[in-house]
Amino acid sequence: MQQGKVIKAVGGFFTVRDQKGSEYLCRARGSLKKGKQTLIVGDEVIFNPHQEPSEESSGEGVIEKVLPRANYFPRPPVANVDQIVVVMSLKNPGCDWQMISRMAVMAEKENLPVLVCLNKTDLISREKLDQVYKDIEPYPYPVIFTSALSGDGTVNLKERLAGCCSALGGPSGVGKSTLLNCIQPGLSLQTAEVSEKIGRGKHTTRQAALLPLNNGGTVVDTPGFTRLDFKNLKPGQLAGCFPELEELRGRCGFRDCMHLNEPNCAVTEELNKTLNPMRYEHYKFFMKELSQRR
Ligand SMILES: Nc1nc2c(ncn2[C@@H]2O[C@H](COP(=O)(O)OP(=O)(O)OP(=O)(O)O)[C@@H](O)[C@H]2O)c(=O)[nH]1
Ligand SMILES: [Mg+2]
Ligand SMILES: [Zn+2]
Repeated sequence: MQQGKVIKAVGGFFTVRDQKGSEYLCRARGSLKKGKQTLIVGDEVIFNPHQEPSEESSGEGVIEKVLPRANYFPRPPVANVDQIVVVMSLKNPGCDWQMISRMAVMAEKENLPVLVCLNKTDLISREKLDQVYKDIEPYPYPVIFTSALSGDGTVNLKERLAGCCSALGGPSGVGKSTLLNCIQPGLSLQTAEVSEKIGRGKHTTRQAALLPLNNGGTVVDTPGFTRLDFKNLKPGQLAGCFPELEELRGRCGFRDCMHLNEPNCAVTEELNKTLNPMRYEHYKFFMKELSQRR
């Protein structure tokens, strides 16, 4: 028996990398499937190697057991990551701030740190960029600006990915795979132009894959998505997934303040001061969505 990590999952086959870096194409033991245990990229597993890898081909084996997950991020499904990098482009497709907040909420629910990466800086003017700086003042997450085309900011991005496991997520066409190719050319990930007609990506990356970086980090490149629904989130849990609201909670008049129309609410008092109004709008929007769902 050996321990390894699932680095790819396609149609019931799992690529498992062991601690020495050898790869095995594995099936899951029947009892795992019966137990409705799903295996996802990032899972640590115990597997039985049937065939050792050779020069020409990867090894083969059977996964016997999945080790408990430190965390689980549902969209894209990945396990045991250390941070979520929300990638968005500033143009083509345009930046969807609400989607950034949506992904951040899901990460917060799993206690995962969030890094926001705004890509394609080469496509917008200096003035527009200055406006973006203003829009995110203040902002509860670190934001880095990159251009995979010119290379601007990509060294910074790579440094942020060193020594930990990061999942890159975001809509199709924002440049997730291009950024990874830029910071490590050998990866040769497939990329494709954004459709001129609809201004959206073409869903080029089809499966999540865990990739080692030469700075000790690992990254999961994931397929882009267009929609993201909150699953298993109750309205009462939402404020806890906005760090800037959570920080103010102790100062609200009511202990279970939802920060909507309550009197003596520290959040409504701090709006436009230490709180970003855009983020508060997202909070109200998500709150409505969660309340209507019930
Ligand atoms: N101008 C410009 N184009 C970029 C930049 N980064 C990526 N692109 C282009 O954007 C398009 C989409 O890039 P991808 O890397 O395939 O996007 P993705 O986020 O991986 O998309 P999916 O795999 O579909 O989720 C490609 O044509 C890239 O060349 C950038 O910084 N500037
Ligand atoms: Mg891609
Ligand atoms: Zn309040």
